[in-house]
Amino acid sequence: MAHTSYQLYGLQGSGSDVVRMLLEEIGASYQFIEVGREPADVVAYRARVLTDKIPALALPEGTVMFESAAICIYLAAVHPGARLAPASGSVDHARFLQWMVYLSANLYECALRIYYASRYSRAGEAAAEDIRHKASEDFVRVVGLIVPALSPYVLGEHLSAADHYLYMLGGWYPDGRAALDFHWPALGRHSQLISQRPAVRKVEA
Ligand SMILES: N[C@@H](CCC(=O)N[C@@H](CS)C(=O)NCC(=O)O)C(=O)O
Repeated sequence: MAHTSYQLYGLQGSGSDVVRMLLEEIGASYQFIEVGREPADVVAYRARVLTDKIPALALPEGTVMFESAAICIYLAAVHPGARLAPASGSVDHARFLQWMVYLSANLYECALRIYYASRYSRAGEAAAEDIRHKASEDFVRVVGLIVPALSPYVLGEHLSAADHYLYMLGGWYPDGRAALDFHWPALGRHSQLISQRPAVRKVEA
């Protein structure tokens, strides 16, 4: 069904946060649809979206897309006025795509292993603590690789959607964002810059 605005499926504190931040940065009209985790909610959601994971974004003409990095890259491309990504085809754009996919494939992946640890072994909960521990170590290692790029933003002096993505994911570190920020002052400055943005404050309120 066609709508005049975006519809974002998600939950506060989940991967839909970065999409909301970008929609707020853009000033786009959108409806936030909270997805319940009861079995019936999941069945209804899967019928509409194809996957049972959030976030998903219904475009104004009706197409529903999922995968947080893909949604962010898409929004940045269709709203160039918000300057959330470098010009397509530029060298900076190559770096933008690299970090978006890096964060999605590595840092988000660590977070899923931390928060859904029992799913990663046939031993279930019995193996969860070990999986969580290793995933937390991996989380730090993965963040450590992007930190040298921060100057002060991921792409240097220009903000991009990669900054919102890094900021959201950094907040999922089990020992808290402050522990990472303390370890890497450049990350602390980055967190400070992003957290002060009105779009981000609105989502975190
Ligand atoms: N690769 C996906 C991961 C999405 C994902 O796993 N989201 C979590 C919430 S942050 C979820 O839907 N969890 C529910 C579950 O797995 O049951 C993305 O980047 O969108």
